[in-house]
Amino acid sequence: MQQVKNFINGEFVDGADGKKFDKRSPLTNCVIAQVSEAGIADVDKAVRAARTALQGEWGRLTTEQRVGLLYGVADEITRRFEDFVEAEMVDTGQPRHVMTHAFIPRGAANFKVFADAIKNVPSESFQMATPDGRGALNYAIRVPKGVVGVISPWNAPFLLMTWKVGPALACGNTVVVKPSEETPLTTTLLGEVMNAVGIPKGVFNVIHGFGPNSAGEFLTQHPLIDAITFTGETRTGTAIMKAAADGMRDVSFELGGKNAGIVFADADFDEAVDGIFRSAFLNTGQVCLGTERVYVQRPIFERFVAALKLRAEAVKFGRPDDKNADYGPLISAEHKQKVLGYYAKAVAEGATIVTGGGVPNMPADLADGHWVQPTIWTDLPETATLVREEIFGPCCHLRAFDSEDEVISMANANDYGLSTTIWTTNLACAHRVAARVEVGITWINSWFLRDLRTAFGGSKQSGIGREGGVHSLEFYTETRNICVKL
Ligand code: NAD
Ligand code: 6OD
Repeated sequence: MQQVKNFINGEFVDGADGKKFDKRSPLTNCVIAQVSEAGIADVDKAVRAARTALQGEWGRLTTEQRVGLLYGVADEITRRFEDFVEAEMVDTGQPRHVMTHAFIPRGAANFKVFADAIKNVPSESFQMATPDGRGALNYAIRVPKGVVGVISPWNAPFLLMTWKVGPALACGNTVVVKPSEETPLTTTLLGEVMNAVGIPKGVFNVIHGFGPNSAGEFLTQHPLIDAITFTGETRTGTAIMKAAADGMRDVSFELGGKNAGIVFADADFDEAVDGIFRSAFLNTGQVCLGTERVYVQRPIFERFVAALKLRAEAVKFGRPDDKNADYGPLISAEHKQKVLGYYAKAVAEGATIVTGGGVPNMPADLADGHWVQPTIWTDLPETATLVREEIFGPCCHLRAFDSEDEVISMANANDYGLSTTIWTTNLACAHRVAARVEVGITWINSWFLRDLRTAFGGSKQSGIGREGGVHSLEFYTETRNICVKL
């Protein structure tokens, strides 16, 4: 049985009290690894190691030296690409192509891109007049925030964790990372990479465990943590924000979504079907940017529903390495229960089930895995639970609309505000709608296309702050002004 340890001050260690928890395969529900749970003393050790590293060799490196080390991290991830792909497939059960095309290369890019960004960050200076005529010069320096607590989710574990660790280290911080209890493997593997390329001890630390009354909470409550960057559910963000208030720690939050897809009648039909299909079902619907509410203009509504149904019914489930399978299971038994609970609620609320609504028949060796059918509903009112709450499964509700104003008002009538995807050949209409939807990210005739230099984050209950490019550099550094009398 694989043993997964914490990574503290450059060493792989068990928790001081020897506690372990099981990691189960999403494919079979069998226990595949035992993970050391970090207790309060282990978290303290990790945070103190990170603080010591900040004041040691790491803190004295020039930007060029730091950038060189981070290029090394990106290169080593690429060299060990297959190990990362394998570990992420084991953790999530998702297909190989999702790992090789998106999640793992993006992890390496997160180190390279932010290393480049920090080299090119502009500095500011202002000359001012003084009453004696001599004047004064103000100039700003950027310093790292300090020790950053990174808390990440399970749905794209390596991509989402490195998306925060890459810029945090590029800016000269040190980190203590608490990956999701569901997906501990790739974050742990990154510890090996850090040692192999010579990142000083204590710069990157990993503690395993759960949220409340476990490693996650111990980390957010630790007084020596200077900032917290978190991706996960909105209600977890609320709890973390309360912890961060003690000690006035800065937070960056990327939270849940209930994203709208808007398809106008003049859209390229096949492209729109394909785009909405991918955005609703990729990663078995476990994507924060996924589309769970689809609004289709009335003239093409029936045809669109029929086309999406065909695509959903062609989905093949299987193991990550099965070349005939394009979809994996949900992450856990608990999440499967949650998603199936919503499927039952849809029936209770009077939805028409276009397809799905249950669990697929799987071969005996996969029968205990966390499989659910891709599901499409119509005919629910906008007030229905299914249309308001994030499900985070392979499903969407479709509704017809008539006018631009009507669809904007339905898209905005939700507590979340993460992303929208708009499908139309009328670019003037696309720009008008994009400017009025209350979200952080809008795609026009595309989905999940993202340059790492662009701003990423949610409006309303989907987040606080922006990361990406210069926005990450803003969050992971503090600007200090120095005023010199001339
Ligand atoms: P989650 O909030 O349950 O857990 C995320 C992390 O927080 C885990 O590591 C967990 O152990 C930890 N945690 C839980 N409670 C905590 C507490 N009280 N204190 C400290 N840490 C705590 O989220 P999840 O189920 O892992 O991920 C799915 C959610 O993440 C969905 O809502 C999804 O929309 C969201 N998400 C958002 C983005 C984005 O960029 N906006 C990206 C991916 C996922
Ligand atoms: O594109 C990214 O960098 C990003 N943060 C993607 C988020 C995916 C959510 O599931």
